[in-house]
Amino acid sequence: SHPLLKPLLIVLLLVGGVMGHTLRAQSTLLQNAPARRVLSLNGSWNYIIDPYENGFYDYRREAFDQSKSGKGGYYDNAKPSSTQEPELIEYDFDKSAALQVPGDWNSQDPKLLYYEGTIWYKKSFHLAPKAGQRYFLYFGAINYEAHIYLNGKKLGMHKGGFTPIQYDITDQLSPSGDNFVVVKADNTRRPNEVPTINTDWWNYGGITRDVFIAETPATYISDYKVQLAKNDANTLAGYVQLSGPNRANQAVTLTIEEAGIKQTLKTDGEGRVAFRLPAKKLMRWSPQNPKLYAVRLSSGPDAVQDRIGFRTIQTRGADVLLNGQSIFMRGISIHDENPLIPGRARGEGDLRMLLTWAKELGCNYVRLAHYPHNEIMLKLADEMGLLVWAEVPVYWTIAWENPDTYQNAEAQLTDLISMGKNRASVVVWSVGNETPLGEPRLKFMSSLAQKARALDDTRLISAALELHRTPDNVIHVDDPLGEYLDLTSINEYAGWYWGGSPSEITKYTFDIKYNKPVTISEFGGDALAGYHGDANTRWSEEYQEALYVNQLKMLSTIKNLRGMTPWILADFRATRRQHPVYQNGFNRKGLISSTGTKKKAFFVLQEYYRQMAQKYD
Ligand code: GCB
Repeated sequence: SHPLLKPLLIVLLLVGGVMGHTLRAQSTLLQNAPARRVLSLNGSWNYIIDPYENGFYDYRREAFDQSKSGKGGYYDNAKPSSTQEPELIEYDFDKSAALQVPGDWNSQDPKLLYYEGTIWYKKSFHLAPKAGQRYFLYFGAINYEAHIYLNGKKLGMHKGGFTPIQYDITDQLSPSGDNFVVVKADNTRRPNEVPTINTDWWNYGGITRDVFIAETPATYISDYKVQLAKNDANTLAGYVQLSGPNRANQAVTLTIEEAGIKQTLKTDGEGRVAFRLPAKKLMRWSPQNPKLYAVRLSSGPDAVQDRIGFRTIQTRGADVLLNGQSIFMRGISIHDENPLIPGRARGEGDLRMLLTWAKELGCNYVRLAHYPHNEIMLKLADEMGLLVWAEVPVYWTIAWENPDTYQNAEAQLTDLISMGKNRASVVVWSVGNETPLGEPRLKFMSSLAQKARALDDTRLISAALELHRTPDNVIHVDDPLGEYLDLTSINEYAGWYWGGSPSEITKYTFDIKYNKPVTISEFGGDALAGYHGDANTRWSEEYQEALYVNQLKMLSTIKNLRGMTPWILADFRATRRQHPVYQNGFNRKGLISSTGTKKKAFFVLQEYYRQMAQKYD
């Protein structure tokens, strides 16, 4: 039996099998899958817009893929036969237009800008499977619900728009090498999903990240973690998991040649081996010196390479300690969007542009809001020396009492942690953003926090919390969720949503319940680049500039302040931002405009970060 079957069965039993395929795909993600790529399926995919889901349901609303034959849906990719009496086929992928993958559909076809519903994608490819090898079909992300078919057979269904999806397709590949994959991508918003129906970002649909086929030997390294042990810079700790028929009692070699580390380990009956090794000679990763080592894992015919940094992160009272040194987290919030397209960032170039802007601002830290970002982003942060806050889309009003909703959130968190656990840059797992107080929510979110800690005890756990005010101009931070978190992080919008004009906000003081490091996860205000006025003219660059000046004054009264990620690096598309002159479908809280120009407030924060770097670095 498959080595992951046992834990999987337990998980399936626990959730009563409600999510079936979803969990199957998510609990077995191949670690560092992009390093295994053999065939990229990026590029042109033919597409069919299907708002009535004709390709999925018959006229009695029965799903074709649930019928006896399993046939009849668009995933058949049917063609009229030339010999028999021609059947009626009312679609033709090959004669349909193409979308570029990776990429949201909204920014590629004007009639899709606001589209929410089903689009079918088809790609034909040639891959002749080699005997004895294993093949995985891998999608970086599909928003939101995806039904995936290979050569007309269903591989599974996956929910969650920002985490990878993977299927072992070894037995489904056609021996001739001619294959086709069909995806039904549906970005319909629904109340019980994660995120729910209301967000302040664009609901981009489609296959938004890389698609490829990864190849491994029959027995292969399916997972590994190679990091410093919790709060212990002298010990390298982690595990390796082999999967496949010969996983038990196998030798696995871990090599970090540059550091003179070469260790052979032996897997147990389940193909797993945990290790602890001395790590004295490893140089520490930090934003000032983002040192990465070539790490190689090999076992029998399989080998995988990674580039890994080593650092510790912990808190002590008010301090955040990186490699034992107190730091100030000079951050900025970022959406996974290229404002210049505008649309989802489509790959390394777009992502590098965003992080280069952050570096220019003087950052050593980024908040990747409000959902898991691309794995490439985490690797770039490793390479460029930026600490990362990574988050799941538990945002605003989630269905706190629905057990399926919880399982979904936990699955997304699990996949995020799986994807990011070897990245030195990632120092914070955030379990959500601006969620309303209440018992069911506390249970939901504290369970997520505990889950994150159980999966990874080497990083900090947080969430972006809310505050409340009293008439004496005191801002109180006492959300009970704070007990479960390592950082006290709040979103605070004095000078924009409340508190009067920017110059009035310095009257506020803070009363924060927890003696932990405080990192302000958001503050900010909109400005339309090029629109000028005085410091009281809303939407002007001068208003936003004054807001930043006074925010920084006000925040400096917080004794435990150890960082911030103001909202936000760049203007981004948001459906709820309706003002026809100043917003026009954009949230304008960017320090950089939707055409790439830096607003005045950019330079205020840049100067502040210069001073903080001098003080702490
Ligand atoms: C928030 C949210 C963020 C919004 C922002 C705003 O608190 O966390 O997603 O975009 O405020 O601009 O209102």
